[in-house]
Amino acid sequence: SNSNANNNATSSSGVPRCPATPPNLVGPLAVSKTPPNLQAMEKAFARVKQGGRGAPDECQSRYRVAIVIPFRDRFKHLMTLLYNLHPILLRQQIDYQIFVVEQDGTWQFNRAMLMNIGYVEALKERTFDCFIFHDVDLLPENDKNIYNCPQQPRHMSVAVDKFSYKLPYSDLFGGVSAMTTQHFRLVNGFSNVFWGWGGEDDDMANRIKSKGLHISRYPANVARYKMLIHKKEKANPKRYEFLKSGKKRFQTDGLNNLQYEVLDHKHLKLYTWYLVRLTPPN
Ligand code: BGN
Repeated sequence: SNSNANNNATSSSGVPRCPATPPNLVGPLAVSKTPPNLQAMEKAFARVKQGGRGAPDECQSRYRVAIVIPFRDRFKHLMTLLYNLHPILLRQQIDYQIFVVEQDGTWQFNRAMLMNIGYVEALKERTFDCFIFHDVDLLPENDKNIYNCPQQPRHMSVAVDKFSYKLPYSDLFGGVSAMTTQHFRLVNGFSNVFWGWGGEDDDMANRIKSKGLHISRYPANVARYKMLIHKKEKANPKRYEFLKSGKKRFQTDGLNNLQYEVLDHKHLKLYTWYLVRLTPPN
């Protein structure tokens, strides 16, 4: 991590520390929903290194960030996200790596467990200061929405076209969200009990509040996203119940009881891929 680099000064690596505000940001962007084929994309992103890593050459990045994408069955969406996201992260001068965590099998999706796994596996590779949990169907529309972790957990997908660019409710923490490595550890990660759609992000919002933290946000004109179209997931009928009883489980349900098996793992050109088998509920 770069946390002990001294202000403005030249770091041990010989290049200066990156400026607080990246110099080449564009602001509002036209998103592309039609990425070129994988080969063309790999060629276009010459600055991206194996495993979906990027870092500025011209300066020492201020942040080391892991982007974790929970995934199953949406390859086209993944390509579209990568096509839009890599150039933004490079312009933001982030030292980053993209982790795609794919759930094996056809059991109900468990987004929260996949994000917990991304956290655990990323930290086995190297240190990260910051984790950004990213739905595969959300495309950022403004590169001033910086992919780092501030003092407080940050909800990043504030204004989504699907919700008429309005925040649906003030405690929403779903879509795209950023937490420091330490805060994520402090709250014991996400709950593992939410199978199927809904509630796991609200449970995380409760965990955050229970530790005296709060959700921060960029203004809605910056934190804008377009959502890719897909059919609706089946909602979990137990989500209300689990959300209500969540507080009792914060200490025992999360990173410290996470169970899974890594079936495959590859450093692809545009992302690091984990295929995992989740241990289903008893
Ligand atoms: C909420 C879901 C969130 C989801 C947002 C936005 C629940 C729990 C019961 C209230 N929460 O309703 O998980 O991110 O919508 O789609 O379903």
